[in-house]
Amino acid sequence: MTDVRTVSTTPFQDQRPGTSGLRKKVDVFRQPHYLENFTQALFDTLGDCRGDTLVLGGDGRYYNDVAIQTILKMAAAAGFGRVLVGRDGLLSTPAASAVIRRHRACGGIILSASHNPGGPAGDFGIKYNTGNGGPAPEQVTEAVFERSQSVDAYCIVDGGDIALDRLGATRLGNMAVEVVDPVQDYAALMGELFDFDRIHELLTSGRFTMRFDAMHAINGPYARTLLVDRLGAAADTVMNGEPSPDFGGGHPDPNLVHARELVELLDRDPGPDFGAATDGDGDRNMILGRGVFVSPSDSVAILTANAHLVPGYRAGLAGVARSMPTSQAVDRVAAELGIACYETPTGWKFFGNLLDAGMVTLCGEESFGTGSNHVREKDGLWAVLFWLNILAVRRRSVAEIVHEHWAEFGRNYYSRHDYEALDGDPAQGIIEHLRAELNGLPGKSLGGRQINLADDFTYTDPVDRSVSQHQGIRIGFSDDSRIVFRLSGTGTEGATLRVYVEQYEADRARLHLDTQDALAELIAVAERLAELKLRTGRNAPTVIT
Ligand code: G16
Repeated sequence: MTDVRTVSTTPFQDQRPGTSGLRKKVDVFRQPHYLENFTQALFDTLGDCRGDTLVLGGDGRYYNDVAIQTILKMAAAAGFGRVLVGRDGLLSTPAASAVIRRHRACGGIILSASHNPGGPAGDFGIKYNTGNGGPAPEQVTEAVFERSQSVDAYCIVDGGDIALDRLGATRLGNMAVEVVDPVQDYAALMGELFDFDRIHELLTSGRFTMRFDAMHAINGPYARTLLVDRLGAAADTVMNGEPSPDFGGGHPDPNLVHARELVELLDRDPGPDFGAATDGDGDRNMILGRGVFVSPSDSVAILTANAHLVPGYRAGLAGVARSMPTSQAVDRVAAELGIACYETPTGWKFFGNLLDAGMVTLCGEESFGTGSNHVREKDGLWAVLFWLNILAVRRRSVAEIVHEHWAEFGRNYYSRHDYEALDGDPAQGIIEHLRAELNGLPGKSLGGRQINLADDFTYTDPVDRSVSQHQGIRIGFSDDSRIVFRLSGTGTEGATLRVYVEQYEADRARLHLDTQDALAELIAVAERLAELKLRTGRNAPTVIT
């Protein structure tokens, strides 16, 4: 029995998890006892862990290797029976979810700050997923925060670091440490869902080319195993495929700005037929075709409309869900299919109960997230395989599939304007200003549109009836247009205000406008409602997607 050492500590005030775990600058996590306090608060909240199995891994960002060793030693002190840890401490977020589920672990710790930059000056993060494989619900994260406010000691076993570079089992005190292949379980699961034969045929046909940008992040090895080794894609398909602690100095956020290299490749003539990128921890995705960017909201709608072409979903969808600010494109598909469509707050954790209860099969978010009931996280590479499966069966280009979708269902023009790194007070001030206006808005006309809904979104979980308040200001208009305002829960610098603008267009002659042009009037209404220029002190958003 290895000795358990108890170390005195004092609480940190700032350990409240946000939209997706605790995310801070690396320097914050490197403060003495910071990681240990949070980990102890988590273990205390979980209660008696003796004999339980825990999954552990991260996206390989800077500090991942150090944090993994600390958490292993604290897990041994807490009495866990076994920890399954990805080789070299690596597991993508969806793969961690798959491993938790496949091995019936009590939960898992994922080290990641998602799409935020890494490196010594970058971000780090930690989040806990429960036994269903999904992010811990708010009740759990709040309890961890509460506990962090009074933690005065943590327990750890002493000893050298565990070698994580070889598969196999070893011991740390009474706890077994099993180093597992990070890709294997996940790849097996993908093989159960998709028509690998059809995709293989497409990728080796000589008439289809694709590029996958792993952004120097976790999905490089996953994409190589699946796309190149299993599905026969050309060896140069995977770009930036070596995970690196600072993501090659880049920003591992798969959008039109940060995945520039991929975007430029797709713009070439002739460029690849299909392009995709995933983020730091592999759960976000961006889909591109020749001359077309598939907006994430459209992507979930298109996957829903084409799910019957994919073996894992051929039996039909129980229902779908989207986060509140995500466009209503998928609602139209759900209505056509006669299935339920749920609107949840931002945060993948809110899909968990619906998925567990079998009420939904697919979920999606505007923030480049799509997933299904195969795990309890959004899943970047899964979305790419889903698209490949559709392309292999339909034999249409990405642009044709998108345009035909709009022609059938109409188009939800959609854009998000972010004002990043604002001072906290003015940002909160905008939300409070809007809240104060809400009661007087319904019935008013703005920019020629009548407001028929103005509220601060409250969600009542249909499964456990838990209530989440203040999830964003919604302004709805009689023509189905919407403006949503909310503060991001994932930033690490100041506050980020997100303004989401959406407008439905059914007129076939108006399906191919520039998005910002199509939304110009609504954007002006958003400015008027929130006094954005005045209150942010900015003339324009920092990022427009
Ligand atoms: C997380 C959550 C998502 C959410 C996104 C953006 O994603 O899991 O559900 O949509 O953050 O959240 P916010 O608008 O609060 O910044 P990820 O990929 O960062 O883990």
